[in-house]
Amino acid sequence: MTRGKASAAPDRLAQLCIVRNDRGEIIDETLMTVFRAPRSYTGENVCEFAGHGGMLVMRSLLERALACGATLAGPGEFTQQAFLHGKLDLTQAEGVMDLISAQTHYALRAAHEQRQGKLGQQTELARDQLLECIAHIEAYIDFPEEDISPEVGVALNKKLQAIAQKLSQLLATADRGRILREGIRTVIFGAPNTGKSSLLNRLLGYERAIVSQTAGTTRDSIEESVNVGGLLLRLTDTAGMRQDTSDVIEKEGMRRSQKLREQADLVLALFDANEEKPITPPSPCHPHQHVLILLNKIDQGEHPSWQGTPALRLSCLHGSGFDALEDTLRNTLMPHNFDDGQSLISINARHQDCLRRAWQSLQTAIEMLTSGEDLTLVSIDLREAMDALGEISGKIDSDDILGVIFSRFCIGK
Ligand SMILES: Nc1nc2c(ncn2[C@@H]2O[C@H](COP(=O)(O)OP(=O)(O)OP(=O)(O)O)[C@@H](O)[C@H]2O)c(=O)[nH]1
Ligand SMILES: [Mg+2]
Repeated sequence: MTRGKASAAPDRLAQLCIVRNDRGEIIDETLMTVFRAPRSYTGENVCEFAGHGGMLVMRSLLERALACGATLAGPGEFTQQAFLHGKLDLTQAEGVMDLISAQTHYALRAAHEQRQGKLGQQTELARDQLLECIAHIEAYIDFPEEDISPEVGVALNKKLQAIAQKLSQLLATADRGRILREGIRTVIFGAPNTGKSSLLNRLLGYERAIVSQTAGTTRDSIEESVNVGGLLLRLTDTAGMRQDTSDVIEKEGMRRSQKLREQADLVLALFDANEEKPITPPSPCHPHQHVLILLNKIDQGEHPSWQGTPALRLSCLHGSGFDALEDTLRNTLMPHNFDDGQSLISINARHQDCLRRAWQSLQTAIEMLTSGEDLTLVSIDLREAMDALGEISGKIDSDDILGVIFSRFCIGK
């Protein structure tokens, strides 16, 4: 393809390279850069061509490469090769994926930290510390005539407790991880005509949903994603809830609204500030659900029954109260201040599964050690904990896990 130019090219220096087809006709004048192993992204010998762009030119270059013996990369194949050649651990490879799909600056920061290896370093450190404890315990197994002295027992217990605490701290970042990666399932809920669709439009910054003074305008749920103050909200506008309708379509809309409300992470419960406060305020449907009460149409005044009620007062018509809404959302969903450079490392569902297993095995080992059980059994559980931690960084891997992770990447990454 390069008529020998690639083999002779200096390392990591862009060079002009004219690529021709098998009849000697020019396809493109490209810039070619050779990265020799192991100093490349994948850790293999890599040759990159930068062409002029355009569908036909690029396709012809690709066809030429394939004709010369290259094969097409599958999804995530470059990153997978980088992992297999030890350039990245598995958490870093996942960090690359998070980076590509990040939609808020917090998500981007978290992805960068993970790609730099900060999560993998923490789990590997815990794994090393576990290994030390195991070595200590197994030394006693080899000399059964010696018992662990009380002092040594206490010291070991302390070390294991400290590791368990570290795992708990990482496990506690799971909710944040889901919020950063997937966004917050947010439902705008309330009676008809309270301004739910107006709120959706205001947050999106354009007229997505139909707004009208006719109660029952929105009948089906409308979902859109929006970045509010660095948080990704997966917003759903729903059909207004009322008792006195015989309309079959509206009833179905209300059933869907109710279902979405039950599953949401965040409910924006919207009320018309000019109407009387309901006797029972809305409450969360599950322990992890947040409910924010919003009093809309505040531009028209406030019914006396709301006096003293902690709620956000806003006007979707005029746009007032939205800065306070943004602050409240951030304080509710990201209670720590992450703008001062604090780590945003947050685990994903796979890490959570491994950490839970590691934590559980560790707890069992600690209990057995405390109650003076056979040290061989203690050691088995500690090894299980270690293996579960090893799965996080990919030290202990299985082809199934790799297949699942890299198939989510796009081609070319
Ligand atoms: N004065 C005033 N009117 C508003 C405000 N927000 C919405 N409205 C008006 O209230 C009416 C209903 O607004 P929508 O956004 O359609 O209300 P909704 O809750 O989506 O209604 P349904 O879809 O029927 O359940 C419209 O005429 C809006 O212009 C506000 O802050 N102040
Ligand atoms: Mg509506």
